[in-house]
Order: sequence, then structure tokens, then C-alpha cells
Amino acid sequence: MSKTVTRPGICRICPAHCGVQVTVTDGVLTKVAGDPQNPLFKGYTCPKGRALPEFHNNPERLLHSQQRQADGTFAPIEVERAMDEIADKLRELVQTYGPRSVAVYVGTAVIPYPTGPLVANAFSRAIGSPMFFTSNTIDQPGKQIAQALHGHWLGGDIDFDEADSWILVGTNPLVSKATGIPGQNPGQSLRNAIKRGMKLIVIDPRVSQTAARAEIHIQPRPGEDASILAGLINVIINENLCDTEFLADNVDGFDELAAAVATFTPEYVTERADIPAQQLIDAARLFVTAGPRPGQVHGATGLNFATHGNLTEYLCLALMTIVGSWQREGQRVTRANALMPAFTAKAQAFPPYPGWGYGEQMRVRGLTQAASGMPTSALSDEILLDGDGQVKALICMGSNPMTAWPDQRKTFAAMEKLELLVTIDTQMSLTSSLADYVIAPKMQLEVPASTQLAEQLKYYSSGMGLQAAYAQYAPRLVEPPAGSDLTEEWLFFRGLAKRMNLDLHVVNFFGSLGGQYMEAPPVIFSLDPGMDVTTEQLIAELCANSRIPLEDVATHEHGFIYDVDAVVAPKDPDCTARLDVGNAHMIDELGAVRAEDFHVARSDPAYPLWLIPRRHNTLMNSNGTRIAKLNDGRPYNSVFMHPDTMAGLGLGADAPVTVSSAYDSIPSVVEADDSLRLDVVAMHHGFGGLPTGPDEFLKRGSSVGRLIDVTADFDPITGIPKLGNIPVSVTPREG
Ligand SMILES: Nc1nc2c(c(=O)[nH]1)N[C@H]1C(S)=C(S)[C@@H](COP(=O)(O)OP(=O)(O)OC[C@H]3O[C@@H](n4cnc5c(=O)[nH]c(N)nc54)[C@H](O)[C@@H]3O)O[C@H]1N2
Ligand SMILES: Nc1nc2c(c(=O)[nH]1)N[C@H]1C(S)=C(S)[C@@H](COP(=O)(O)OP(=O)(O)OC[C@H]3O[C@@H](n4cnc5c(=O)[nH]c(N)nc54)[C@H](O)[C@@H]3O)O[C@H]1N2
Ligand code: SF4
Ligand SMILES: [Mo]
Repeated sequence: MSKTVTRPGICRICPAHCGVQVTVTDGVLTKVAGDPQNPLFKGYTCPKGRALPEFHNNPERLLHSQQRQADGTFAPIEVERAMDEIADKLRELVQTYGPRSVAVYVGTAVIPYPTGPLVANAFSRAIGSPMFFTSNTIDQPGKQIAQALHGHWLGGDIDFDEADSWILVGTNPLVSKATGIPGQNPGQSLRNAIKRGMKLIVIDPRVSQTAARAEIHIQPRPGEDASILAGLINVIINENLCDTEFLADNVDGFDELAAAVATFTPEYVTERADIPAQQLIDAARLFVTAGPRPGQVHGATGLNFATHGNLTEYLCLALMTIVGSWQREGQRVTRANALMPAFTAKAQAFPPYPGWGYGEQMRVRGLTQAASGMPTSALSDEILLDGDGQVKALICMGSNPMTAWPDQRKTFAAMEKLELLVTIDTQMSLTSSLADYVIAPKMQLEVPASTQLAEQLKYYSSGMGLQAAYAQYAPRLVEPPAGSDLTEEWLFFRGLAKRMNLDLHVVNFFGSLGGQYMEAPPVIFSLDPGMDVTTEQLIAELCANSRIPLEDVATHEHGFIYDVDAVVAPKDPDCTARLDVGNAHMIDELGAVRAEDFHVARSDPAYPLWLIPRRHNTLMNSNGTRIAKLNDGRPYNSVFMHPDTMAGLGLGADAPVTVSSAYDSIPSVVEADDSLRLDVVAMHHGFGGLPTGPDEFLKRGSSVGRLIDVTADFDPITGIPKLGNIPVSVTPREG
């Protein structure tokens, strides 16, 4: 007789960390559905989470680690043996070339396994390598730079459910569930907020799912967010809508900011961004006057990909600060912790600190370690550039450089040049197909988990993380497939450390991964090579200073929202810290934006369209692109285009086209999308094959990264190149 068990669990495909019901029949994961008994999610899930059985049971899933053979094919290898060989090779490389020759790159598929990056980071430190990279610096690195230069407000964020207005810039949280509004059932949260009267303002070149619900949707040409935000600030200052008391008590740099935005008049900004003249003024007024509690201003990838990401993120913070949009003395403590340490929220600033220039120097483009982490866009060059310090070995964990890194051809050359490429991946990803070893890990419902990472994300950026003091713990819910030989991400690095006789000091803090501020000191857990530790124990150790003991959390198997009856404390009498809205570097950059001749940028007839990014509702970056239930029958990435633009170019639906930037070209097909501006096209990333392969774009799509030159238009602090706002042409494809 078959046996079916249904238990609560946590989907961790994305940072929302939805509480779900997990059904296992005869040892096989058969169903993942919303958990109506979960107090935060109340039964909510998205199609990706519901497809966890397809991910777990994917016939393409690797059940054994793989080793590349001399003829380029792969053969299974026992994971312990793979660790022996990899540890030997790393030891040799470190001895010959020094620790800097070994790099680690952590991607988004570690979200379910936060122990992985923490232990990998400890491993990098233990061998003495500074070359620890994450996808953050090709994502939203402007956030950490901006927060460093602006400082943090220790009273906390305004609750989305209490704000009278809210601004979103280049983020579509209804799909991405990531940044801007709480990612836990964002559609419902937004519906409730709008119902109670909150005024949403969205800045996006596309009528995104989120923009469609906005009171005011500013639909500008891409890349003009810094000008638009400067324009909003200018209107607010001119109309005396600032919170002068908050500014006097807590903020430096107001005069510098006011002077710098003065020339961003509504006339100038609206012409430059190509938006209706009155719209900017209306949006500025609405944000401040919608009610007594103006809310927050958040951006995400749209803004960070379009150049001037640090500045634009900084202006988002400045806009909140000039109107005093933070929790104040006597107001309730929002976002109290549960699995992170208790803290006292105070109505005061944590002062600005340097955002970059510390730690490791890259050998290319003058880049350094920064608050956002090491510049991933420069890693290919570090691998390709001969000489002292050259990277010879790369370990990729839950990441896929060949579909994610800008400049795919350069990435390919770099992967080929490495002496050792290891991926830890559940399938033969495009990058894995080039690896020397592919380490096969357990999948998320086969390992225990907590919601600590989702909570911790607030330290990585305001606008992310959990809105409530909510926590859940889930044990292992399904056994790995019979006959498999699988490890876990952290156990792989631990296995290497044991073989290399290294002590690991695991620091439970995003500082090493991007994000620099936490109220309480982080947990540091030391692991010497002789210790035996299970994943359950490691998770418990990382919760050692949590406000709510992990054992308590574990007793509420459907998750629990903990009471918080604290209010924001007054400023310490001796506190002299102030936020800064007039950082000199940012003000200079704003001046440089103002000095740009935007007419020139608009008028290159060779590349008349702008290519922007967008997220796919049922895929997570490259994850799921080959799963039929998730890819909508399209295992490729179309180029979305307004029907009028298609007509103008003589292109019909599904017409094969070439998308060209000044740097390179890729094949695609056209898909009609009337949510776009006429001069903008959009593509999903995460698709495509090797640059050497045939153009099988209808089978696996195209690499958008191939259109991007990492040495042009890159941010001098974080290194992020233009991943969006790319001038392109779209022309019919012959044959
Ligand atoms: N052109 C362009 N480029 C972009 C972007 C864009 O929008 N446009 N977006 C950028 C952004 S924001 C990001 S974050 C990066 C993403 O960059 P990456 O994180 O490097 O890319 P992903 O596609 O998320 O790679 C995830 C990999 O993990 C594997 N995987 C899936 N599940 C598991 C698991 O359970 N365990 C392990 N170990 N592996 C697993 C998948 O098979 C896949 O190979 O790309 C960036 N690059
Ligand atoms: N379903 C799903 N969820 C995901 C992911 C996924 O692949 N699928 N990926 C995850 C990852 S790694 C990340 S980083 C987050 C990203 O989360 P988001 O940043 O919210 O990503 P998008 O949903 O693409 O929203 C970006 C928006 O920016 C707009 N945009 C493009 N260019 C510009 C510009 O120049 N200015 C302005 N103002 N807007 C612009 C686009 O039209 C788009 O609507 O999502 C995460 N969640
Ligand atoms: S929103 Fe994210 S965490 Fe929730 S079910 Fe979807 S993929 Fe999973
Ligand atoms: Mo991302």
C-alpha cells in the first residue's frame, strides 16, 4: 500500500521563503502547495514553488558528481573522491601561485542553503584568498554603496501596511518577490494597501504588473532614474515639503543636495526622461501629501543595471530622508528580529562609512573590494590576465556564469583558461558543461532549513527581508533519490577544509557577501577539522544569538509571527551621528549626469532601441528554463516589443531577428508586448548556449550577456556594467 505524508516546509527558491505543504508519496516528493495554516503566507505560493517536485524529480537532475574525461565527456565520480582530487589540486595551486589563485563565485541558487556561502567564505579566508565573489555585484550593488555613504537609520523602516505612499523604481515585486514591497504574497499586500488608500508611484519603462496598479506610473526612457529622482527631490524642496525638524536634528549635506538638484527642473527632467511635464510634479506632491506617513522609495535591478546605480540608490535614500520617512521615537518597532539577535531600535543615525577602496585591489579597471563585495564583472579578466595574482581555479556554487555574467564570450574564454573549474549544481548547467568536476548536491527539501536568511536580508538592503518577526524551521522532508551520492554545499567546502587541514571560522553575517551593518555582533562559529557537525547543528549554531530560540521556532511547524511590543527609543543623549544626503562623490556624479548631452545619447540611428531586463514569473534566472511546466512552452527568450514598433520594423509575431548592440549580436524571435515603450525592447536573461555552439535559439534561447561589454560604461566603484539600458537594433534574420 502506498504511503503519503504531508508536512509543512519552506520553499526557498527565492527569498520570499513561503511556508508550504510538502507531500511525499512512497519516498518521492509529489506535491508542494500553499500552507493555509501558515500565519504569514496564509496559503500563498507561486508557480515556481509549486513546481518543486519537477525540480526535485527532474530527469536531468544529477544524482552523482561528474568528472570531465580526457575526451571531454563526463563520468560519475564518488563525491568523497572528487573532494580528494580537488583538495590536492587546490593545495598545489595555492603552493605554486598563492592563495589569490583560488576564487569562489556564489550565485542565487544558494538561497535555500545559506550555510553554503558562509562556509565557503570561511574556506576562502582559511586559505587566505580574498577572491570571494557573489552575484550581488551583477545585481543591485548600488544598495550597499548608497547605504554606506548615507548611513543607516536605527529607528527602522516604515511598514508597508502603514505608509500612505510608496515609490518603486525599476522593480517589479509582483513578479520578483524580491525588493520594494514585502515579497510574502506581494500581490495581496499591494491590493490591501491600495484598498486602504496607499498611493503607489512606479517608475518603469514598462507597464509592469506592479506599474499597472500604480496611482502614478512614470514610464520614462531607461537609464534616467537619477534625473527623475533628482527632479522629485527638487520639487519637494521647492514646495517646502521637507521635514525640516528631522533634517535639523539628524541630517548633514542638505544644502549640497539642494544645490545639486536645483537644475533638475521639471521641464529639464521631463524632456530628458521623455515623460509628461506635469507628471513629475504630481508624483512629488503625491508622495509627500498622500497622508501623514509618506512611505519608502525602493529600486532594484532596473535601476542598478541602467548605469549610475549607486547614485540612484543614494537618491532613493535621500528622498526618504528629506521627508523624514523613517520610524521615529515612540513609534512601534517594525521588522523586529526572530532568528536574528534582539536589538533596541533608536531614533538616531548610524553614521556613513567608506563604501569602497578597502581590502583587495583588482588587477583590472581600478576596482576594489567594496561594501557590495568583490566585482564579479571583473572576474573573467582576472582569470584571463596573466601575471602575479592570476585566478587559476574557480568554484561556482549555485551559480551559472555562462548564463549570468556579462560578456559571455569573455566568460567562455575565462572558463576554458582555468586550470580547475568546479561547479556545485543540481544539473549539467551551461557552466557545468565546461567544468572539470560537477559536484551533485542534495536539493532543498532534502535538507533542513530556517527562515533566518530571509530575515537577514534586511541587513543587506532596506526594502528586502521579512516585514514581521516571523520565523519557521523545517526538517528534512524527503530522502534523496535511492542510489544517489549527494553532498551539501557547506559539506563540500568542509570536506575540502578537512583534507587541507584548515580551521574554519564561520561568520553569520552578510558583510562578507555585500551589506555592512548589523546592530549586534554576528555569530562566529569555529570548526576545526576534527569536529563532527551536522547541518542541523550548524543551523542551530548560526542561531546562537537569536531573539527567539530556534527550539521555540521549531515547535511552531507552520511558522509563527512573534509579538513585538517595543517602541523606538529616543536618541542617545551623546549621539552625534548624522545621515548624509550630500556626499561629495554622489553630488559630483549627479553633476556629471547633469552635464551629459542626452540628445546625443538618444540619436544613434544604428541602435534606435533600448534593451532592458525583466524577470520571468515562472522561472528563477536560468532555473527552470528547461522544465516544460515552467517555460510556457518556450524554452527560449523572445525579444518583447510593442506591436507598433514591430509594425514599424515590418516584423510579425515570432519573426526570427538579430538583436545587435555595438558589441555583439544574438539571435531571437519577436514577441508582441504592448506594455513597453515604443523605443524599448526587453529580454529575459538565463537562456542560451555556448558561443561556440550552433544558434539553437529556439531550443535554448540566447545569451543576453553576449551583448554586454564589461569594459565600457561600467561603474567605477562596483564594476557593474550596463546590464540594461543597452542601445540595440532589432533586424530580421535571414534564413
Ligand atoms: N543580461 C543579464 N544578466 C544578468 C541579469 C539580467 O537580468 N540580465 N541578472 C543578474 C542577476 S540579478 C543575478 S542574481 C545573476 C544570477 O547569476 P547566477 O546566480 O550565477 O545564475 P543562476 O541562473 O541563478 O544560476 C543558478 C545555478 O544554480 C543551479 N541550481 C539550481 N538549484 C540548485 C540547488 O538546489 N543547489 C545548487 N548547488 N545549485 C542549484 C542551477 O542549475 C544554475 O546553474 O545574473 C545576473 N546577470
Ligand atoms: N519570478 C522570478 N523572481 C525572481 C527572479 C526571477 O528570475 N524570476 N530573479 C530573482 C533575482 S536574482 C533578482 S535580483 C530579483 C530582481 O527583482 P526586480 O529588480 O524586481 O526584477 P524585475 O522583475 O525584472 O523588475 C525590474 C523592473 O525594472 C524595469 N526597468 C528596466 N530598466 C529600467 C530603467 O532603466 N529604469 C527603471 N526605472 N526601470 C527599469 C523593468 O521593466 C522591470 O519591470 O528577482 C528575484 N526574483
Ligand atoms: S514566491 Fe519564492 S519562496 Fe514563494 S513559492 Fe514562489 S519561489 Fe517559492
Ligand atoms: Mo539577482
